[in-house]
Amino acid sequence: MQELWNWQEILGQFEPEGKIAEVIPYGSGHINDTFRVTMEEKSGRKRYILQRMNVNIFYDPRALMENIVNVTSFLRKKILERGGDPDRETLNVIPSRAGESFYQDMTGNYWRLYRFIENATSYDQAERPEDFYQSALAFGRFQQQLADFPAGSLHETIPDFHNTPARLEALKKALEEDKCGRAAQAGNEARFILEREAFTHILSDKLKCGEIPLRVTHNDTKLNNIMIDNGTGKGICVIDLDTVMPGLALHDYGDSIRFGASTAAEDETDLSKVSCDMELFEAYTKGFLEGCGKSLTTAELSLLPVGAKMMTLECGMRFLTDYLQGDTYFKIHWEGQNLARCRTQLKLVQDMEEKWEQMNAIAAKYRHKG
Ligand code: ADP
Ligand code: GN1
Ligand code: MG
Repeated sequence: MQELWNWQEILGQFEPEGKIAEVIPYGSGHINDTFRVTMEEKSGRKRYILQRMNVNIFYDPRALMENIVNVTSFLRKKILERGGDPDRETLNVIPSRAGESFYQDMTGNYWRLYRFIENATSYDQAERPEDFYQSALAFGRFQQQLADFPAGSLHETIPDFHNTPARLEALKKALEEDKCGRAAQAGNEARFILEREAFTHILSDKLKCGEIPLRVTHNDTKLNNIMIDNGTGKGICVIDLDTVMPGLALHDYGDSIRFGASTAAEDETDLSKVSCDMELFEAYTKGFLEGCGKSLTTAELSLLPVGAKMMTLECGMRFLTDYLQGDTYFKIHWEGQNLARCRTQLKLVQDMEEKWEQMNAIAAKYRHKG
């Protein structure tokens, strides 16, 4: 597909001067089309991340880029104040020649260019609890650093992104419509989710009645949305800032657990391999609470396992909804992949329910040290 694009034309719209040495598809994100670009510049070879933004999902790419520019400028100042390296510790948007943070091509594609974060890796699975702990520290700090960011200036890039009851309603509608005739294949999964309807309301109800606060959160805290330094092993940069919006700390915590504490890949078809690893759960809990400092409230701290289960169940619903609607949201590489992804999430939910007491005991152990 990428052969369709004229890299010279696209990259020529951005500031780096030089000859294109290589452009290759890159990473395993489900949303944007990502490419790693190598340029021969006067000062030597330089790499960049070029992305075609997914405008089917992000209807207002200009507003989205405004969020990213504002958040990264805000973080940049803080990184400089503490003597860090803002070229590596936050995303750096390379402006277009027209002075914009993106380039819109003739056919309506929106492109953006980031500085490539060198000597760092984004992992699809936690290879060692230590890496997962480091990612937790970094996500926790990210949230803490944004505690005084003016939340009112953020555009809501995807409305109701983590509104779990609304996600359930969307699933019910997709089941009813059954556009692709796939609902019969997902009867057990649909039943499993619907049996947990009451649970889906817990966090949204607590937010509504003011028991837990709205904060500026990342909202997509997958392990592969963080760069781990190859030398120090530390989580140096939080990436994929498309969904930085007001949200719940418990969503950021929970989304990391659902992805990174799983013993198997998100699309594993052998469900006997899928469980929530308590060692990884503990490593993340410890790191996230350390990273957040003392900022989380008692109510939030008591709900950490609920956050983990909520995000896992919600993601299962989202994968199933997309499967039923014909795979229009999450990229798939094989037929049935979204149903397989849904099944791993539901297996994780079931496993968490079995380990519920253990999860609460682990969370309790660290919340006193937050
Ligand atoms: P998506 O929204 O599709 O998940 P991401 O922004 O997460 O897209 O990018 C996909 C992958 O590209 C990331 O998981 C990471 O591996 C890589 N990546 C993104 N930005 C950078 C960057 N600035 N430097 C190095 N790698 C990056
Ligand atoms: C998407 O963009 P990526 O791959 O980091 C999705 C998340 C899901 C995740 C499931 C904007 O994350 O919400 O939890 O897939 N991002 C968006 O793997 O919908
Ligand atoms: Mg991503």
